[in-house]
Amino acid sequence: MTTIIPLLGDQLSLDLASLRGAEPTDAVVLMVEVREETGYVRHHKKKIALIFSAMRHFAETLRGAGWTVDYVTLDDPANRQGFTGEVVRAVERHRADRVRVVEGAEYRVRRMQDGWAAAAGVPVEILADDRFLCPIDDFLAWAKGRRDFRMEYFYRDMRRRTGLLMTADGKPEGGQWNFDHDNREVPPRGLNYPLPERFEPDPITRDVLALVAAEFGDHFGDLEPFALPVTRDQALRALDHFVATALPDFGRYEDAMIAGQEYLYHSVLSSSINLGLLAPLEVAQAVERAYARGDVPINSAEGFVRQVIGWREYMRGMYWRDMPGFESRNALDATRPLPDFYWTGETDIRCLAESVGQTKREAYAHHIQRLMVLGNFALIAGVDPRAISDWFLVVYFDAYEWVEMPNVIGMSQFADGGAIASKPYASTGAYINRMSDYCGRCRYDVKKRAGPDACPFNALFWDFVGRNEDRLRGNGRMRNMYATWDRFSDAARAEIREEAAAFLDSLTPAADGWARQTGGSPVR
Ligand code: FAD
Ligand code: DLZ
Ligand code: SF4
Repeated sequence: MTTIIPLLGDQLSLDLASLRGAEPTDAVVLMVEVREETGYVRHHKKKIALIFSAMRHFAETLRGAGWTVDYVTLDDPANRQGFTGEVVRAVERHRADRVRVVEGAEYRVRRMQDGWAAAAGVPVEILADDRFLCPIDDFLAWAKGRRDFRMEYFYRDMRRRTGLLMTADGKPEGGQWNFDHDNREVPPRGLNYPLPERFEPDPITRDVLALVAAEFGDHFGDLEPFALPVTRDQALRALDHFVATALPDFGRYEDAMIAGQEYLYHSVLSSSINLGLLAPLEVAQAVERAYARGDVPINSAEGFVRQVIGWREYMRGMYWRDMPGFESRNALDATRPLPDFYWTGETDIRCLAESVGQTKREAYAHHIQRLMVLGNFALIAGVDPRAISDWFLVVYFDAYEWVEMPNVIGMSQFADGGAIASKPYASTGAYINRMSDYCGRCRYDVKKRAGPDACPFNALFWDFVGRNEDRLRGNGRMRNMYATWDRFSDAARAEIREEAAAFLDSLTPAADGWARQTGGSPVR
C-alpha cells in the first residue's frame, strides 16, 4: 500500500492532519512547484520566492523526520504544471493506491481536489485543516440564522474556546474583552523603532532567487533584498524577537503610519502563520505568556490576540460562508478601473506613494496602510472591487484568497453589503493626517476640499457619501456623515461632485496584464 500525501505550498506544518496517522514507510509526500499556482495571478516576485524557498526547506525538514519526499521543481521537464496533473502523475509513478490530503485553503484549489479521485483512479481522502482554531462547520453554525455577523461576538466565543487571556473564573483578563480605545496613538518622532528580524538567504534560497529572477522577472515588485523567514526555526526566532522588541507597544501604535517605517510595532508574522511555519495558537500563547510575565500591557496582548484568534479565523469563516460568489460581490456598483499608480507607485498623493512604494519593495504593508490608505482610496474612488482585490492578492507576501478576499471585498470595499464591516472604512484626509506623518510633506493640503492643491481624499469622500446616499443613509453608523452632508449647501455639493469628477478623470487606468495574464506578455 502506497499513499501519496500531496502537501500544498501553504501546508508547511509537521503536525498537518494528512501526516498525522500516516506511516512514513508506506507514504510518499508530494510537493510540486507549478505554473498553475504561480500564474493564477501574477504574484509579487518576493512572494513566489518566499513560498518556493519555504517549500524546499520544508521538504528537507520532512526528509530529516524520516519521510520520503517527491519534490517536483518548476523546471522539471515532466512537470505537468498543475496540482491535478501532478497528483495523477505521482500516483502512476509510485503505483500508489490512495491519496490523502488536507483540504486546500482556497475554494479554487478545494474544487480541484474534488476531481482528483476520478482523474487518478484511486480513492482520495480529503481531511479538514485543523491548524485553524475554528472548524469551518463550527463557523457556519455560528453564522447560521444571524443577521449580525460582527467579529466581536465571534471573538468572545474564541476567547472562551481557547481560554486565552481568560481568568480562572471565566472573565476576560483586564476586566474587558476589547481595549481598542487605548490603541490610537501615533509614536513621537525620533523613536528607535524596532525592526523585524532579517534572515540572510542560504544556498536553497539563493537558488530560488535565481529561478524567480529568470522565470518571473516581469512580475510586480522587488525580489531583493530578500530577508524573510523561510523555516520554522527562523519563524520562531522572528516570533521571539517580536515579543521581546515590538509587542509591548503593539497596541498603542497599532493604527499609526510613519513615512519610511514599514513595520513600526507590527509582528510581520502573517507570512509564517499563513504558510504553516507557525501555528496561530502558539503565536497567541507566546503573547499570552509575555502578558502573564508582566512584560506587556493588556491592550497590546489583547489587541494582538484578537487579530490572530478573532479576525484571522473570522475572515476564513466568512470566506467559506460566501464562496462561491464572494469574488463578484459589488454592493456599491463600483466599476472604475484601478489607477495605474497602484502598480507604478508614481503619484503625488504621498500616503499612496509611500504605501505602494513599500509594498513594491517588501511585499508588505501593515493593516492600516492596507485599510485606510490603499483600500480607502479605492473605495471612495469607486474602483471595481474585483480589480482592487486582484491587486491585493498579487502584491502581499501573506495573500491567499481565503484571507485576502474577505478583507478586501468585505471589510475594505463594503462590496458584501456590510456583512463584515458595520460601516464603510471610508475617510477624508483628516484620518490619515491624524494617524500618520504623511501629510506634512505632501504636495496636497489636507485641510482643503477644493482647488488644485486640495487633498483628493476630501472631495472623493464626500462624493462617495453623496453618490451612495440611497444605500448608506439607513446605516446607523453613517448618521453623523449624513447629518453633515445634509448641512452642505447645493453649491457645496455641486463643487464636491465637480472636484471629484475632475480628479477621477485625471487618473490613468492601469494597463492590462499586471494582475492576470491577458495573453502574450503583460502590457507595460
Ligand atoms: P500584525 O498587525 O502584527 O497582526 C498579527 C497577526 O494577526 C497577523 O500576522 C495576522 O495573522 C493576523 N491578522 C491581523 N489582522 C487580520 C485580518 N484582518 N485578517 C486576517 N488576519 C489578520 N492578511 C493576510 O494574512 N493576508 C492578506 O492577504 C491580507 N489582506 C488584507 C487586505 C486588506 C484590505 C486589509 C485591510 C487587511 C488584510 N490582511 C491580510 C490583514 C492584515 O492587514 C495582515 O494580516 C497584517 O497586516 C499582516 O501583518 P503583520 O503580520 O505585521 O500583522
Ligand atoms: C501561492 C503559491 C504559489 C505561488 N506557488 C505554489 C506552488 O508552486 N506549489 C504549491 O504547492 N503551492 C503554491 N502556492 C500556494 C498555493 O496556491 C496554496 O497552497 C493554495 O492556494 C491553497 O491555499
Ligand atoms: Fe494623503 Fe491627502 Fe495627506 Fe496627501 S494630504 S498624504 S493625499 S491624506
